Amino acid sequence: MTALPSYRDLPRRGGLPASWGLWGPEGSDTLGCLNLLTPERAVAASALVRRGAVFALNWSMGLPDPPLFGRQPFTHEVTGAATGTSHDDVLHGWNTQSSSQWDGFRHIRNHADHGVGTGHYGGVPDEEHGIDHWARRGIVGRAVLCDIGRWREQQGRPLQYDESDPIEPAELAECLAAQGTTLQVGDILLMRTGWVGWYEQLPLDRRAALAEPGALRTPGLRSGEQLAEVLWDLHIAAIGCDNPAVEVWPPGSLVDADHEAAVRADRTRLHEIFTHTVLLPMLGIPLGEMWDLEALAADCAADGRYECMFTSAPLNLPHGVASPPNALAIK
Ligand code: UVW
Repeated sequence: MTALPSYRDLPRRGGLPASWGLWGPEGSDTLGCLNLLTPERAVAASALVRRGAVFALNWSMGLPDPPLFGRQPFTHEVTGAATGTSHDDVLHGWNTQSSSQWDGFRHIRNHADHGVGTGHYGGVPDEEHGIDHWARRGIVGRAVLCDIGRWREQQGRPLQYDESDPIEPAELAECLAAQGTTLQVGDILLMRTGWVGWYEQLPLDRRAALAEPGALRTPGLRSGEQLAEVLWDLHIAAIGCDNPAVEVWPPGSLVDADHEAAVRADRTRLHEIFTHTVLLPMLGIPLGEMWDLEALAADCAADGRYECMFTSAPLNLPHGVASPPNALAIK
């Protein structure tokens, strides 16, 4: 493929733009926009390594504590006697999305097919769309940090970390321009809000309160079709963020009650308040959440270079829905 179509020119499935079919015949593709990570782009990304500074982007597996969205905490058993020769780890009840994660394509479906068929996954059945395909491919390319949190502070309108504070999709381009950074086709976009750093300074009772059903409110990209259009038209391979849902949370918090009720009554419109339903199953854009971008962001602010080599090795979990990113940014 030479040129990617714009969002408005994408073929439509169930009335919504979808990218499946751009990457291969119906029923053949499980990588979506990760197809943009060509060997040539990996070679070019390697040239961005100048100092050998490595930033590991997985947050502690034990954070947030308690996990959000009703996900249960895991328990960590270390097998073997304390005086024995060997130990193993056993994780009981571990949810692959309880901390830093890639949302795989199985995480969210789109209901524009009214519950029948698998067309919105390009003809690949849901259970065959596992994150193991990403794991076997590996994710390597150029990443660009878009430090929205720092930029909004400089603007004198800092993000409100305990509110559904919207980041307008157009602010991505404004922030990148202010940083003097440009995106290229096939980049991994890293969006830092500062949420992880904010969370880490919260006392335990505030952390527990955030995990209560219905309590969580976080800043994020404003949900809606404009978000899908902006992210697609950047022609990125993936987006990795440090907030819990990439988008603002909770869904519906930025629209009036009538609008939200109408959308919830017609699940084919869910993307208007929860754009995951287009980004993952229709556009094939991998979404990263709760990544620890703090040290990388501090380094980028210090040297003014917001681009780096990026690697990620998701779990090779057959039929897996999600995975820790196991991502490194290297400068
Ligand atoms: C939910 O599925 C609730 O969110 P996320 O995609 O952020 O894991």
